[in-house]
Amino acid sequence: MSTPVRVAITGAAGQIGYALVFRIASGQMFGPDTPVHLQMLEITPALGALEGVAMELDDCAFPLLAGMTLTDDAEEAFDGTNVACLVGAKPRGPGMERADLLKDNGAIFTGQGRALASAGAADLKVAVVGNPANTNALIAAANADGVPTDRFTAMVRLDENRAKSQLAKKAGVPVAEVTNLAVWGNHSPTMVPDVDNAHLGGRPLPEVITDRAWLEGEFLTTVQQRGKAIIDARGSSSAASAANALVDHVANWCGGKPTADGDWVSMAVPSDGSYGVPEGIISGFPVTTDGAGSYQIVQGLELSDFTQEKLNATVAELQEERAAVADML
Ligand code: NAX
Repeated sequence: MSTPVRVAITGAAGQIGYALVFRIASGQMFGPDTPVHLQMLEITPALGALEGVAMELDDCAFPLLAGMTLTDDAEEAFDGTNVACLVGAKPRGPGMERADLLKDNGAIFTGQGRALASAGAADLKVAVVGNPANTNALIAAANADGVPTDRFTAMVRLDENRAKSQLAKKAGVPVAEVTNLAVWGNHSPTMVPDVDNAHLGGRPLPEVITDRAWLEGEFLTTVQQRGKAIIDARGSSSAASAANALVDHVANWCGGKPTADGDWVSMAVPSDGSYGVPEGIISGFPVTTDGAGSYQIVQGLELSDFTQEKLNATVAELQEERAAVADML
């Protein structure tokens, strides 16, 4: 058996945390031969619930679960961490302004960025789920002195998976036939699933789904509003599907599961200026990964006028978010 991967999970006793930790401990994030040590961070009042999660993890007798840390101290949680899944965040309360949400969460991610820099492993990689995910990742990166910025990513994979599933249903094909589907921009209702560069059964998607009005109308709205639809139906926000998307995100990035030849996946990563997305924000891009910790933004794609216009809007939103937290960067 190899050395365990030390995986930190913040908000581990929350909804997504509860759906996530069992998937990691069972080997779905890092593969069937890689043991894991779970380093679970919670706020003090949730430590009791976290204890319960740990008891259940024990009761699964997962052969790959090499150890667990339960703590309300970020430095302890990130001690030697190879991969940090930053899920815990303050939810938006009734009547709360977006700016307040940004500030409250900014305070969490400032501290966690510092703790990651001081305690994390040299190969530290960070995936942020807690909302506003892109900007939280930016704040953590800005406060993690000495850690290369490209190690900080945010999750837009749930949006990709949601989009793929809608497209497969529309075309009446298995979801695995939808490939090369990038989600650009912010993880928010402004995000943009790029159908023009997607493939369906190996063919350009627009040749197969020719109903442009549906692609630019109902499809887009369904994907953008899917989070709200889940809340309306379930009474709580997406949890299992969010955890699943994070497993996909990390597995492709550094869990031994590179993107398939010719395919790409969506990750929100620090912009290097590609496609005119300004540097200094973390935006969804199409990326290829090697499964061993590196990713590359896919170059040379052509965006339709429709997609470009939507990309401009989501980038403008990210810039506004950045401006709102400028004092934390
Ligand atoms: P929950 O409220 O169920 O769980 C969050 C957990 O985080 C709680 O147990 C809380 O005690 C803990 N927490 C809060 N502050 C913390 C801190 N400073 N350190 C450690 N733990 C802390 O929310 P859940 O449904 O699990 O969602 C978690 C986050 O994911 C939310 O911000 C949510 O908006 C976001 N989402 C992001 C998605 C994405 O695609 N990027 C999709 C799903 C989800 O909505």
